[in-house]
Amino acid sequence: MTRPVMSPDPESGKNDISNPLDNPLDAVRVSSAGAPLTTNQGVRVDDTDNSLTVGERGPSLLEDFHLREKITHFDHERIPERVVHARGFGAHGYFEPTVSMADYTVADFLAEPGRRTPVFVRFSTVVGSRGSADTVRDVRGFAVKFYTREGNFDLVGNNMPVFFIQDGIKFPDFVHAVKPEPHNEVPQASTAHDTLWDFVSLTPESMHMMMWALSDRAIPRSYRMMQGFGVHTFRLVGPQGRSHFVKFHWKPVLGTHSLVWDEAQKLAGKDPDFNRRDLWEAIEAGHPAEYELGVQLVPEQDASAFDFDLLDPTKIIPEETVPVRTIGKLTLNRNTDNFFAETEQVAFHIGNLVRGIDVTDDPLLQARMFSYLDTQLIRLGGPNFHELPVNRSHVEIHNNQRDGYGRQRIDTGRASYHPSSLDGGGATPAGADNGGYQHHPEHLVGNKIRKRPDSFADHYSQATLFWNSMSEPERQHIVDAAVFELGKVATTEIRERMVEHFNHVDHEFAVRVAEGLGTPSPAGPVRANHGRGSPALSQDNTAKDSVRTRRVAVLAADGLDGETLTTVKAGLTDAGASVDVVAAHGGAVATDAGGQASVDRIASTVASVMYDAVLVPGGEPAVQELLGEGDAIHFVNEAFKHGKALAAVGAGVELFRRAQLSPVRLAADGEGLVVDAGVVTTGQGASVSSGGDGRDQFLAAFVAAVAAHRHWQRANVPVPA
Ligand code: HDE
Repeated sequence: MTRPVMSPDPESGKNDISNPLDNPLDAVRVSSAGAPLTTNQGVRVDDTDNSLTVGERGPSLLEDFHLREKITHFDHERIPERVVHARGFGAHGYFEPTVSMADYTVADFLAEPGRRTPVFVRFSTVVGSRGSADTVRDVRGFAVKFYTREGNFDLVGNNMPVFFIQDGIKFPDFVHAVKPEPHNEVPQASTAHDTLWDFVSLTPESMHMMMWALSDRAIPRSYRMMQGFGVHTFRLVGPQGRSHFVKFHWKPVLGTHSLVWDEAQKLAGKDPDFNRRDLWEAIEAGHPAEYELGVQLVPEQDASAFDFDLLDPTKIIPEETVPVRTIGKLTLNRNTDNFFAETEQVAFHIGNLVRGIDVTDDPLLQARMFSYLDTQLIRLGGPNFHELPVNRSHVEIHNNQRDGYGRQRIDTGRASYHPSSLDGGGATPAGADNGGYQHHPEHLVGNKIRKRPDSFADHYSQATLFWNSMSEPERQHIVDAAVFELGKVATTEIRERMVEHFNHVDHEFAVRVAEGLGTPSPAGPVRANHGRGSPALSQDNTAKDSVRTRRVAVLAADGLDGETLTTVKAGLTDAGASVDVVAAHGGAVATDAGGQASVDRIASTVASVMYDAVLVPGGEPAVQELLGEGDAIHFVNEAFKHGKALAAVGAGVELFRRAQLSPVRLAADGEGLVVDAGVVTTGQGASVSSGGDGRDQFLAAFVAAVAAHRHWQRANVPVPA
């Protein structure tokens, strides 16, 4: 086995050979802290700031090997970004089964409750290039590499359970259409342009996926609050070769939550790293990202029991038809040491399968079986990318593959072929009974043809199912998104074709979009809406019971009510939220009782879109100062517009009035707790800081309002933000 090393001993400058560790990454992690600077050949460098020149002002010399090595390495630092999913962010963790799946699969890592398998996960957007913003409207990748005791298993999924196309041969067409247009490379990381919608309008099979892409799912609040799906139907193969079809689901423990489109666009400018920063900071703060792994199992013989084809990746199995059984938990609890070495160099492949898990004949999946290995050859420069630390299997590799660019390990012996009688016969196949991977012996007969099956022909019923399952605010968001996207499409015929497709999904939906676009409304429905829904599809029905890792901004100025701040901050922090005191200047603000409260963020460096909730603690002088700051009023307006929880105490309520929130009921002077549409207020003189019931009730009401995530009841209250 290769024994990668290298932690330099600062004393001797020599490399100390450490023991190979379980995790190959641990063995190659290098700290240069305090070490003498060397060239790549290990020669100590005397000076790295001045080139070797003839005299102080003369030309540089070619013989300056240190200069040449330093610049040459720099010149070659970039590798091609991923052709799709270029923008991503990764973290380490582990997977733990909660039940044994030994009856259904011989996969070792699913057999024993509690047995941990290390994982690396990379989340991504699809369309944008490496430096694009996190919060664009897009599908999110959710790729998991399990380093199991029987080799690496990659579950390369997305945060939406279906896909745009049914057959992988169309993938290059789809990706060319969705990427920036080729003549001017505009727009970056956006689906709102002619070529994408032209393709979609001519590709009805994408209609179900487009409903997801137009919905709130396309703008997740956090990678930690987003579902993941294997998308395709896979196979679990159990003892005696018994096979079940399976759909994989990741369900975030914190629930599935989204941003608002206006917020997402503003974040793309104010904090383009919003999603990666969120994951990084949560893990650093000791809040791991957690997801349950669920499976929908369909016995082989029931494969044709549905009104769609299990092999069609544009279809879901509604959870109400086949329940999702929870079988394990994924915990991401360690950030990377080095973005490039880990997140950029990780190479996922849908064909990285382990015993007990197999693919099906889904034609999208079949094409992916080719693409992932192929793309790494150019992206990572040759066939040895499996030797990169993040890609290494945690079990030993033995085979007769040799050589190639960047080969790291030194294979000893003479025989690099099979069969051989030298070197003890070399590595020999294990056979099925000794842990060898066996493909499921599916019985197949057929003619060689290019033809989509009739069972793949219904492109609208599940798009309708999705529409039917949405709450009214979710539907409005879909309509708004469609108007936004198609509003940016210049070609009238494309808009009209899309309205026609929407009319196949649901008549009312098509009419609402047509109204927004100002295109002719379809005269009547072309298909009767089947009326079926799946409550599990609505984010209205997700977990809303926790404020863990939610971010609350406290608007502060000199003279603020310090006791309220202390009390509410402690309550929120105890519940797992993080609280930032935001003020016009850094340092500290004076409290009304003569104390000080330290400022966490200077107002000009943040915006309400970076927070889940806002608190204005009161204290007359502080509120007077805030009332004079347009930015403070805007902060409140914007948070209100985005449906976030807001709370104010005493004089602070005046800021809400000035921010024109009064269509919502606010506490009058002397009035106790008032809660309306996620706005929690307590009037002047009814302080929450003196302890007792008032305080507990205020805190409980605010915590509940933050946990609810968003308050759509106020969607129609016009606020200037
Ligand atoms: Fe991918 N996809 N894909 N894809 N995909 C890639 O592989 C491809 C598809 C997904 O974080 C590429 O290493 C084809 C579905 C994720 O590194 C490439 C088809 C789903 C990631 C590729 C699909 C995905 C990729 C680009 C249609 C959800 C990011 C770089 C047949 C189930 C992985 C790379 C990471 C990346 C090809 C469709 C998910 C080119 C040909 C469906 C999460 O190989």
